[in-house]
Amino acid sequence: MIRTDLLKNESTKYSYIRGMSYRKIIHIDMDAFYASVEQLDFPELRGKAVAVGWQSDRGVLTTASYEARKFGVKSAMPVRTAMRLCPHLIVVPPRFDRYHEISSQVRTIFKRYTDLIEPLSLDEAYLDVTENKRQIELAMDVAKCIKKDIKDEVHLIASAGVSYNKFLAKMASDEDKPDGLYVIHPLQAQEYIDKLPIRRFYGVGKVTAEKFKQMGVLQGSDLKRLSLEILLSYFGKIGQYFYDIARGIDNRIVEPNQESKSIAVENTFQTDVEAKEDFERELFLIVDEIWLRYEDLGKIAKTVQLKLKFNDFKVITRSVSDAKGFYKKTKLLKAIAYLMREVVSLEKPVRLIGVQLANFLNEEEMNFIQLEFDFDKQKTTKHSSK
Ligand code: TTP
Ligand code: MG
Repeated sequence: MIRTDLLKNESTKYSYIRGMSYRKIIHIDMDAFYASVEQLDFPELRGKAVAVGWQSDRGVLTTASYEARKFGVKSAMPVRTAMRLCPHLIVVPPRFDRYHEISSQVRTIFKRYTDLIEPLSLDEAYLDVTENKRQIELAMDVAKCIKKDIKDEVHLIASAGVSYNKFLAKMASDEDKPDGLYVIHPLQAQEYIDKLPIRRFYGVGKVTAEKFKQMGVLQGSDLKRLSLEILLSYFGKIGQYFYDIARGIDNRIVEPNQESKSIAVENTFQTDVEAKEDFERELFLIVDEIWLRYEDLGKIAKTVQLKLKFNDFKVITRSVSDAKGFYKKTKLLKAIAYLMREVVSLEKPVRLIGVQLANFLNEEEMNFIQLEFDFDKQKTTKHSSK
C-alpha cells in the first residue's frame, strides 16, 4: 500500500492517486574523464596525480585525476598553481580525438538500453529508461548495468544519478562521485531538495545565489517558502522554474539527437510594446530565458540574432558574431545592447521580440577557448585581489 501520509507534496500525492507513473531518468557523468582516458592509454600514469592541459606559461588544466584532486588540483587551474600544490603532478596534453572516440563507445553502450539519449558533452548524458529495451524494472538496475558495461568494455568509471526528472538525476550523479550510483526516489525528493544549498541548484550562478542570500534563501526549503509572485517579480520568467524545482517538478523531456543548429526564444505581446523601458524589460526577460536553455545545452554560440516584428507585421532580423563565442551572459548582453544602439531602431510599436543563438563552437574550439577564458579569469582574480 502506498503511504500517502509520507507524500508531503500535493502534486506527488495526486500522481499516485490517479495512478500516474513517474519517468525514470539517469544522468551519467564519467569520472575525471580526460585524465582517466590518459591513465587508460598510458598504464604508467595509473594511480598517479595526473592532469590534462598544456605545459606552458599560459597553461590551464582541463581536469585532474582523483589522485591529484587530493592536493587541491582541479579543472581550470593554471598549471603553475597546480604544480605548487602538487609538485609531482604529471601534466599531459589533451587528445581530443581520443576523447571523442571513447565518448562514442560509451554512447553505443547507452543504445543497448534506450534510444532516448541526450548527450550534454563528451562525458555526460541524460537517458530516459522508463521503457528500456531490456525491460529492466528499476532504473537503478539499468544504471548498474550501464556502469558495469562501461567498466568491462571501455575500462573507465562512470558515475550515475537516478531520479524521475533531469534536474534531480543531474544533482544525483554528483552526490556519490567517483564511481557513484545515487538514487533520488520520488518519496525522498522533497527532503533532498529542502537541504540542497541554493548555489547547487541548476541555473543558480554566483550572482543569483547572492540575490537569494539577500532574500534569506540559503537552501531548498527557504526557496520553497517564496511565493510564485515574489519569484516572478524578482527573476522574471525563470521564477517559475525556481518555483517548480523547489517542489521537485521538472517536466523537461530527454531530447535525443540534439544536433540543433540554434536555439531561440520569441515572445509575441498582447499589446504592442512602445516605451523604450518596456521594450528593454521584455528583451531582458527573453535573454534570461534563452540563457537558461543555452546553459542547459552546454554549447557556445558565436552568433546572436535579434528579431523584431513591428505592429505593421514588418519583420527585421539583425545579428552580430564573436569568434570566441558568448560564454558569459554579460558578453551576450553587450552584444544585444550593441545591436539595439547601433543597428536597430524602434521605429514603430513592437509586436514580437525574439533572440536566437546560433553557429555553435565545435568541441575542440570550445576547449581551446575555455582554457583561454579560464586563464584570463584567474589573471583578473589575481590582479583584483592585490
Ligand atoms: P567534468 O565532468 O566536469 O569533469 P571530469 O569528468 O574531469 O571530473 P568529474 O566528472 O569526475 O568531476 O568535465 C568533463 C571533461 O570536460 C573533463 O574531463 C575535461 C573537460 N573540461 C574542461 O576542458 N574544462 C573544464 O573547466 C571542465 C570542468 C571540464
Ligand atoms: Mg565528468
